[in-house]
Amino acid sequence: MKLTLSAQDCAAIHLGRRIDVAAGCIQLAAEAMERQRTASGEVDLRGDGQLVAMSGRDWGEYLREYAAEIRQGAVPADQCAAQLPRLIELIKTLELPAGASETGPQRFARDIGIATSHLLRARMILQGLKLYGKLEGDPAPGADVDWAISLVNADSAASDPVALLLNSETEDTEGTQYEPIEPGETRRLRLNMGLPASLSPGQWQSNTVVVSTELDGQRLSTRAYLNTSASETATVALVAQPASARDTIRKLTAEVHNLRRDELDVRVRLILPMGWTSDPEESFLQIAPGQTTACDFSVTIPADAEANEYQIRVRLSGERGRGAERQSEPVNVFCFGQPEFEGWDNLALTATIATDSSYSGYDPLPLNDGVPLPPPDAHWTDAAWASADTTVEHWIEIDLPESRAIGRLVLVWPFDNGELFVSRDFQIQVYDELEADWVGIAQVDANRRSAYTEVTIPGINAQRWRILQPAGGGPQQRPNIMWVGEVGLYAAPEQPAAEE
Ligand SMILES: [Ca+2]
Repeated sequence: MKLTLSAQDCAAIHLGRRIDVAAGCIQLAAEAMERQRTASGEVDLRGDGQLVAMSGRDWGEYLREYAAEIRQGAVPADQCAAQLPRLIELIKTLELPAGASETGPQRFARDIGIATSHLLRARMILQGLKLYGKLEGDPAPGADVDWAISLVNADSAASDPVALLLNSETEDTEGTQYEPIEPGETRRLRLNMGLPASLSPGQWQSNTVVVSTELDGQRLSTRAYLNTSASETATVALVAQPASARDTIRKLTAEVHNLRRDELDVRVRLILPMGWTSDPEESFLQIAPGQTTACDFSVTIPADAEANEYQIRVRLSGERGRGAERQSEPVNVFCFGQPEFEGWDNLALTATIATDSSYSGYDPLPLNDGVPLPPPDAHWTDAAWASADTTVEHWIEIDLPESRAIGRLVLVWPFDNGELFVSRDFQIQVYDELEADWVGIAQVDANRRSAYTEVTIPGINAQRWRILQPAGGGPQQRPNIMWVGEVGLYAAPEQPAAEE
């Protein structure tokens, strides 16, 4: 017999006096017996000492009539509950006739097993024992939850001994203490279960509870499967409000959606890089079923934070210490830091800039307009230059008014929709007038994602400079474009005069 308590947070299985259900069980037992119509045995059917020959077919007929009598009320439930254990024992004495086929014994054992288990179920139903299960706690993966089990003896007269065995795969209850549940009594038990953290939402863990009763030396057992579905109690998303990479205070909004059918109390905190702070430090939300509640955080980036891309997540945890923690997907926060090159004299500001191509709507003007980080509301065509989206080399040529020794080159990358677009591979070249060709002087491969890239050059003197991106060397998200917000060329520090 199988009872499944699988509803997410509350389930009840009634083993109470459902006459029609009990009669249906007996009918199913009759069908199983009819399949073994040639099996036979002599049994004391009425308990009066008279042996009666009963074949499988006879048992089928007998049980069908019995089911009909129960339905009609001709046999009272109490009387039927008392009789069924005896019928089960009699059925077990049935034998298979000689000359059965090879698979006969197997099918015989199966059908007898089916018949007796249906009769056991009918007996439990008629006996007035009810099992209720209610899941307490948030059944999130990794959570600790309790099943609150109630066993109710709804019987008016008979006390019903009961044993409850958790996670028992057998019904071997040898040595089990049977405790009577008095008529009308409710026995409450709490079964603690830890859900594996590896459980995905929607998957479930099954725990078996065997409920056994023993009456007059007869033991009857039934199983309940406590199926605990791992659920997502809530979903959480983190949204960053538009900001420039230079802003040291960022506004982030956590949106928590309650998936439960009851109110959700959660603690909301941001997971921040070392040294970063948020105001408030944490929030407590009380969210109505099915609703979404947002809470805002102001994040302060420390003054000494390096230029980089930082990931911020929001973490939810149960306010009362129950339920597993969960985290949002990260949002990327870009920080421009305090670039060392700022305040230097960018020689590219006076240069003539040319590019291989421009993406529709773009032109090279933003490349040396002296604005490395445009304000968040700047129009995209003013914020950066982008090449055509083609699988070819792309380049930016910087013609200085005169030949200069350059010590550093800086490329500031654009933001678009909160994302940074950083070329992964590029070469820095100078034009060799004698050879009438471009010569590579520095190479950047597998460039890390950062608000800008600074390349040190060993003081090379040249008038024409070029940044060449090989075909497909662009940003990870758009490998076939070259997308740059500002270029900077800075003079090499003056060499101390060579000693004569
Ligand atoms: Ca610019």
